[in-house]
Amino acid sequence: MKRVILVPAALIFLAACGNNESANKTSTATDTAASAATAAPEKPGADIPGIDSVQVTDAIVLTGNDDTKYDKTLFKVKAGKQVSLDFKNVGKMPATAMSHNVVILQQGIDVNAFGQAAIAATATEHIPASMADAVIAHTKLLGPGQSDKITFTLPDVGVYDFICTFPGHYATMKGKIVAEP
Ligand SMILES: [Cu+2]
Repeated sequence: MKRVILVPAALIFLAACGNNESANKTSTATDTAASAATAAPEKPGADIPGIDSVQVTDAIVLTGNDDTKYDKTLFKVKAGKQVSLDFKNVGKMPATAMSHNVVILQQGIDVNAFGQAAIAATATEHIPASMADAVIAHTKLLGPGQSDKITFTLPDVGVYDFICTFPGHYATMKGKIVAEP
């Protein structure tokens, strides 16, 4: 009599184990998907090479030179917090040939389209009036030895491009500011 009772009990136990296993797999997959979805906005710019070694700052110091380069191209700030940007043209070439600025663009702006539009904007230091809404902040256009300090706030978490809009420069003078939560 006892064996008759034990056999179905073992079967029920095995069946229960099988069910638990598949239930666990399902919930694990769901948890992974959910955490990936919520983690994405917490780590803006996670795919940018070198971003992990960049420290959050509220005081950016940047230079541009006669090689048409910025000395740094990657920054990390807090979204919604005021940041200062101290920019200097450390070159020696004449302003007509080699001036620099820093133009911080809204998220989602086509950098190439903006850089192209900026070429003709000679009357406004290469800030195109037709695309003023695309600009969060910009420095003056600086000749050799000149500097300018501005403050700005990046409104949202995400990645913002900055470029120099002096004609022909944005291809090599560009960088990113990652705004963290
Ligand atoms: Cu430049």
